[in-house]
Amino acid sequence: MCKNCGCHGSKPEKQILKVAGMTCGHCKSAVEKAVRGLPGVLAAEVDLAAGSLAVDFDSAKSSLASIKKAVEEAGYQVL
Ligand SMILES: [Cu+2]
Repeated sequence: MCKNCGCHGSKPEKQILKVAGMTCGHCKSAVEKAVRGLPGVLAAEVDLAAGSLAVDFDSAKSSLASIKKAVEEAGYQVL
């Protein structure tokens, strides 16, 4: 249920995760690709310099736990 207008869906959530082990452009795209493939994820953007991942997701379809799992399955560690 939408809290804002009562139509459908839920408000997208934005989270910033710290991810260890990302060192180059390949790491960046591997993490982004893994997270973007999840249902309900609207956007995923890695900031290599900061070692962080910004993710916008629909909390009705995806959870932070499943996002963390996808990052870990791609070979990186969520701090
Ligand atoms: Cu790399």
